[in-house]
Amino acid sequence: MPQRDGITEPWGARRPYGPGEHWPTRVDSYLADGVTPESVQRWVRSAAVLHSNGDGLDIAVRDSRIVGVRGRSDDRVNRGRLDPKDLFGWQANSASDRLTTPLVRRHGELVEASWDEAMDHIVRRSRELLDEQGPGALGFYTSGQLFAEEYYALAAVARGGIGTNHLDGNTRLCTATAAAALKESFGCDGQPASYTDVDHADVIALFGHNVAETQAVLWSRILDRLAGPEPPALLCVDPREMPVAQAATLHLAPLPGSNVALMNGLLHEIIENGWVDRGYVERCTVGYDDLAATVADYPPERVAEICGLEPAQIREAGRLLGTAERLLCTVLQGFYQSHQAAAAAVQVNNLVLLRGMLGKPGAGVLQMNGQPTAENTRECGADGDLTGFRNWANDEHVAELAKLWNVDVSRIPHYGPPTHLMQMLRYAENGSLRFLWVSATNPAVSLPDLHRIRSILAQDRLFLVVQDAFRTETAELADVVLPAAMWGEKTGTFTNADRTVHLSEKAVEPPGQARADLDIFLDYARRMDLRDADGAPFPAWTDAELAFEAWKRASRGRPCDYSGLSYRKLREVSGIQWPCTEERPDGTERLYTDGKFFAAPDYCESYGRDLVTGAPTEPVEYQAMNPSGKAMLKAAGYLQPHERPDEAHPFLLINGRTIHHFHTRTKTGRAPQLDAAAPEVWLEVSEADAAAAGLSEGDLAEVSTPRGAVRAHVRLGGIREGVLFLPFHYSYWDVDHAASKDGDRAANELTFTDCDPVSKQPLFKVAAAALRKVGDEQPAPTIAPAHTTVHEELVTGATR
Ligand SMILES: Nc1nc2c(c(=O)[nH]1)N[C@H]1C(S)=C(S)[C@@H](COP(=O)(O)OP(=O)(O)OC[C@H]3O[C@@H](n4cnc5c(=O)[nH]c(N)nc54)[C@H](O)[C@@H]3O)O[C@H]1N2
Ligand SMILES: Nc1nc2c(c(=O)[nH]1)N[C@H]1C(S)=C(S)[C@@H](COP(=O)(O)OP(=O)(O)OC[C@H]3O[C@@H](n4cnc5c(=O)[nH]c(N)nc54)[C@H](O)[C@@H]3O)O[C@H]1N2
Ligand SMILES: [Mo]
Repeated sequence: MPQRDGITEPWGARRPYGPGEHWPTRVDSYLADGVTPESVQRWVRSAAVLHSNGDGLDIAVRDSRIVGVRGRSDDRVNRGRLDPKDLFGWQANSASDRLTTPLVRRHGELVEASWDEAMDHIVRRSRELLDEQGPGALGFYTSGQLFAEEYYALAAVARGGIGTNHLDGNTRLCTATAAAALKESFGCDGQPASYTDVDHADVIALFGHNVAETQAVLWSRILDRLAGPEPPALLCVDPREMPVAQAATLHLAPLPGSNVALMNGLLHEIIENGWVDRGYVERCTVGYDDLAATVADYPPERVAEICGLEPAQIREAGRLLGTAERLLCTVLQGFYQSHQAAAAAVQVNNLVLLRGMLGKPGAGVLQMNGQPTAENTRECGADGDLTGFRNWANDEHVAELAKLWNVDVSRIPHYGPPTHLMQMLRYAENGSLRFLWVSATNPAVSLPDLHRIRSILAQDRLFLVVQDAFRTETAELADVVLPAAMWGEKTGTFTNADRTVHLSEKAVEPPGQARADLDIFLDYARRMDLRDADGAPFPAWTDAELAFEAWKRASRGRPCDYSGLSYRKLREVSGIQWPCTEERPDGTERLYTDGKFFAAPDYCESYGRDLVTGAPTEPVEYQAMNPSGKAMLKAAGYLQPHERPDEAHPFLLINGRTIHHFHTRTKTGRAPQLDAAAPEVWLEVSEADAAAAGLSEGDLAEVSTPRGAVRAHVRLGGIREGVLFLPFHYSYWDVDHAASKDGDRAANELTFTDCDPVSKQPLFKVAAAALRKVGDEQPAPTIAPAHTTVHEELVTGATR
C-alpha cells in the first residue's frame, strides 16, 4: 500500500483519466498511532465536515473513541480520497478541553451549571423579552456546520414558534452571494452543475476560487484530468499565484475588487466575436439586449486599465471561454467577499448562459459553497430565506408553510425580508435586539471590524447564548454557554456544493453532558411551551430521523425536493443528489437539462434585486420581465470600491485560507499535524513591495488599516504587486488560550463594516492598508513537515 506524508503531499498520487472516463478510485486513510485496520471495531458512515466538498468517509471507532478515518471508495464525490484536514481534523473531537457542562455568567464569571439552570435562565429571559417587546427582541445566528435536521428545527422554532424575523446563518459571510447569484439568474437557489462535469469539461475556469487548498479533493480530480489524455485548459482568476494559478493554462491576476469590470470585458469579447449561442439565448433567457448594451462599454483596453492587466490577456481569456466546447465555471470567495460581489458572480452565470453551457455533461456553473452544510442552512430556511426556497414576498408560499407547520399565517413574519446578520448586529448595537443565540459559529473572530463586533457582543443589555463545542472567543462574551455534541457524536444529513446528500451517523458519545444541537433546540421549544394551532407541541418531531421526515414533507414539490430520500436509502448509497423524488429515485445529476428553470413568477424563490443598488424588484415588475420563467441575463456596470489605496494606505489587503486550517481553528488548531504545519499567521508580500519596505522573508511586519493593526511574519512572493494577503484563521489567542506573543493576529481587526447591496455578504476582501517593518528575521513561518503517513490504496480497474 503506497504511503504519503499527509501534510507535504496534500493531493496524493495521480490517477490520470481522459474525457468522459470514470474518475479512478484511490482510498486514503489515516489511523492514530498504534491502530491497525484490523483493530478497528466499527466503521461508521459519514462525510467530510471541514469544507463543502462532501467527501464520503467512514469513521474508525475503537473502545468507544474515534481513532481515524477512511475515504469511501463507493462515494460519488471523492471515490475514496480525503484531504489533510479530514485526515487529521477528527482528533479535535477528543481534545481535553471540550465543553462538557453548561456555563452561566455569575458575578461576571462563567461558572458551571446544570442543564436545567442554563435552560431555565434562557427561557426566563426569552419570556421577559417577549412580554416587554415582542418577538423582534430575539435573534438567532446559526451556522453552515450543523445538520439539515437541526436547521429545519431552528427555522421552525424561530419563525413558526417564536415568530421572529431575526434568524440568519453564518452562510451570510460565506455563500449568501452564491444563493443571491443563483436567484438573480435562475429564479432560485440550487447548483446547476455536478462534480462529474470535471470529467467531461474541455475548459475549466475558476473565478476567485483557490480550489487546491479549499476543496483539495476536487482539485485532485482536476489534477487527474490534467495528467490524463486530452486534458482540459484551466483559467485561473486570482490576484495570487496560488496552486491553481501555477497549474493554469492562463492566469489572470486582476486587482482585487475589479471582478465586475473583468467579467464585463470577457462578456464583451464573447459577444464581439460571435461566440454567443443564439438559439439557446433566444429559447431560454430574457435580458440579452440590456446585457449586450452594458458590456459594449467594456472593451479590453478599458478593462485592462481598471484591472491592472494587459488587453491581450483579456482577449486570450475571452477566446478560451468563447471557443470552449464544454465549459465548466466555478466561483467562490474571491468574488463573493469582494466589491460588487453578487453583480460579479451573476456575470459568470451570464457567461455560461450566453454560451449555452448548461445542463449537459462538462458544461455548467458551480456557484460554490464553502461550509460543509451551508446548502442546508439555505434550503431549510435558517438564513434569510423561507424553508424550502420559499419566497417570503409570495403570500401563497408563506401560507403553504403555515399550513405545513399548522400555525397561523400571521405567526410567520413576512412583513419584510428576513433580517440579515449585518442588520441584526445593527439592531443589537442600537439596543432593539436584546437576545442573541449563536450556534456553531465564532463571530468574535469571523465577523468584519472586530473592535465593533466585540463591543456589540459584550454589552450588558444583550443576552448572549453561545452553543459550541469549545470555549471560543465568542463564548467568553456569553451569558450562557451550552456544550454541543459535534460531528461523529450525533446523527443527521447534510448536502455538499453539488447537491449531494450524505447521512452522517453517530459514532461515539459526546463528552460529559454535551448534547446534540437538535436536542437543545427542541428542548428550548418544549420549555417555551411552543404550540401549533391545535395546541399540540410544536415542533412535533423528537429525533433526527423524524426531523428528516418532516423536512422531506417541507421540501416536497420545491426545487430542493428530498421526498425520495430516507435514512435507509442513504445507508445503501454513498451520496445522492437532490432533487430526489419518486420519479427520480436516484437523484438528479444536473439541473436545467431541459432549458426550464425554477423562475416562474409563482414558483421562484425571489423576485430579485437591482444588481448595482440592491433595490428589490416588485412582483409585478418581475411578472412583466419574466412571465414564462426563463433564465435572466442581468447586467451591471463597474463601480470603484469606496476604500481605495491612498498615500497613507497604499496597499490593497485581501485575506483567505490555507490548506491546513479551517476558519477560526477550533478544530484544526487542535490536530497536532495541522497545527504544526501552520502554527502562526503570516503575510504574503510581493518581492518588489517587500524590498521597498526593507522586508525579507521571515521579518515581522505590521499591516494596518484605519480599523487596526496585525503583526505577521513575511512570506515573499506569490502575489501581485500592491496587494497583501493574510490568512484569516488566527486570533489574539491560541486554541490553548495562550495570548499570541505578537498581539492581534486576526485579519478581521482590519476589515470594515459594509456588505454587498444584493447578497448582504460582508466585504471581507477589500481594504486599503499600510505596511511597515517592526522586527528582524525569524525562523520562516513555512510548512513544517509533520511526517504523518497516510495510506493510499490505489484501486485498479476502471470499474470501481
Ligand atoms: N483549507 C480550508 N478549506 C476550506 C475552508 C478553510 O477554512 N480552510 N473553508 C471552507 C469555506 S467555509 C469556504 S467559504 C471556502 C472558501 O474557499 P475559497 O474561496 O477558495 O478561499 P479564499 O482563500 O477565502 O479565497 C479564494 C481566493 O480569492 C482570492 N481573491 C481575493 N480577492 C479577490 C478579488 O478581488 N478577485 C479575485 N478574482 N480573487 C480574489 C484570494 O487570493 C484567494 O486565493 O473554503 C472552504 N474550504
Ligand atoms: N477576514 C475574513 N473573514 C472571514 C472569511 C474570510 O475569508 N476572511 N470567511 C468567512 C467565511 S466564508 C466563513 S464560512 C466564516 C466562518 O466563521 P465561523 O463560523 O465563525 O468559523 P468556525 O471556526 O468554523 O466556527 C464554527 C464554530 O462552531 C463550533 N462547532 C463545530 N461543530 C459544531 C457543532 O456540531 N455544534 C455546535 N454547536 N458547534 C460546533 C466550532 O467549535 C466553532 O467554534 O468566516 C468568515 N470570515
Ligand atoms: Mo465559508
